[in-house]
Amino acid sequence: MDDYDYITSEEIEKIKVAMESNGLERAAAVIQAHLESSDNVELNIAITGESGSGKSTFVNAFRGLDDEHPEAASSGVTETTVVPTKYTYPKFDKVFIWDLPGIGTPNFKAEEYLEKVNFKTYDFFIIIASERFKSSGVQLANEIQKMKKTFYFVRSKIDDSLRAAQRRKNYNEEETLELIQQDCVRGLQELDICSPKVFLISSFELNLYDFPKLEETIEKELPKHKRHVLLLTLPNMSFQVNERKRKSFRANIWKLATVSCLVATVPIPGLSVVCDVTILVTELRKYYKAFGLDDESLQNLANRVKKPIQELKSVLKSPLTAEISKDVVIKLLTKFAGAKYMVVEYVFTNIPVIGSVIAGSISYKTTSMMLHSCLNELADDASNVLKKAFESEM
Ligand SMILES: Nc1nc2c(ncn2[C@@H]2O[C@H](COP(=O)(O)OP(=O)(O)O)[C@@H](O)[C@H]2O)c(=O)[nH]1
Ligand SMILES: [Mg+2]
Repeated sequence: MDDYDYITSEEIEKIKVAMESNGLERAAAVIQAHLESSDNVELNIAITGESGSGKSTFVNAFRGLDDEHPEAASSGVTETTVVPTKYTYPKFDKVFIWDLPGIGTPNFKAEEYLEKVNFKTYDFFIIIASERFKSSGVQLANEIQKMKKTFYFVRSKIDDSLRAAQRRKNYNEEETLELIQQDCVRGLQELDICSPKVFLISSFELNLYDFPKLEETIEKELPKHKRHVLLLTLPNMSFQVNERKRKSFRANIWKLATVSCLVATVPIPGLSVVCDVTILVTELRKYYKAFGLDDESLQNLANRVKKPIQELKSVLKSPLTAEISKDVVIKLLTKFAGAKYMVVEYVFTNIPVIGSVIAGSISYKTTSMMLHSCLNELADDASNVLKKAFESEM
């Protein structure tokens, strides 16, 4: 099983036991329950750093919103709150990102701060600085470590730093980035953090610098059952995320195909087709949402890259981007497997044992083929949207 498969070995054991003791129907129910519960995992992300370091701007970027969006955290304002502010993601109601109060005030005490912001709530912390990290950030990191929680150092406003460096003779972007990175690491080492990792980012250009690497690192270091939820929630704003979503969904297809296979062996004519259609519609809608192909997500991306939404939409090819309904899916099924599929399944489910095995395998193949093909179609469309979004005017 590869990294993207988020079913655990305990889950597989449960399915096996269900299959042995209660038959196929029960096993199908266990898989179904697992698929549903894996979408219901909560995740809380804390963003902290000094006032003015770019916390609120990062919060918006991480949600795929531009700073003008009505639900955006306000940026460029002096911080007045002393309590964490909770922000949600468009369309995902289980993942939260928290804009924490600024650190580094004269009497700053990391321990008290963490108590005050209720540190237990968060799965991990992102500590932001727009220059070298100061002792408040380091104190906080040490305290977070003591609490057995994870943190990441982010050096923000890289676009600004590069622009300033450009004025120098012999400017070279890669070298400049390397120098900033080394400087941050050295600064942290001087404050006794032994092998710090620092991600250089610009909240205005998420496809550049270390932003994709930051997302990937966070994802890898999360417990397995939370990984998929984070990945699906991340706005589809880099090619890397797009491809990881594709892989993650792909790793899930066999489970859905298994459910449809097991249902097909239940000798109720027609049940299997209904079940396949339901599975397909539900899953295809998930793809559509995660790849950000709905109008709201496309509009958010268009706003961030300052291009008209029509330009992004012009590259969409899949008919699924227009509508995902039962009718559309039945049409696709018929086109794919031929009308024979429905009739054949209907006939075979009436023949005991051998018939239901055949019906099961037809169902498995059809569901699996349909999902693979539609997944690629939607992921390709999303990738083309990104190409369009980031392509510079000639
Ligand atoms: N150039 C640039 N400016 C940024 C970036 N992130 C934040 N800023 C600007 O820095 C200022 C402070 O940002 P804000 O998010 O309000 O910081 P906070 O006080 O930590 O929440 C605002 O004017 C932002 O527009 C960035 O990545 N690049
Ligand atoms: Mg702020």
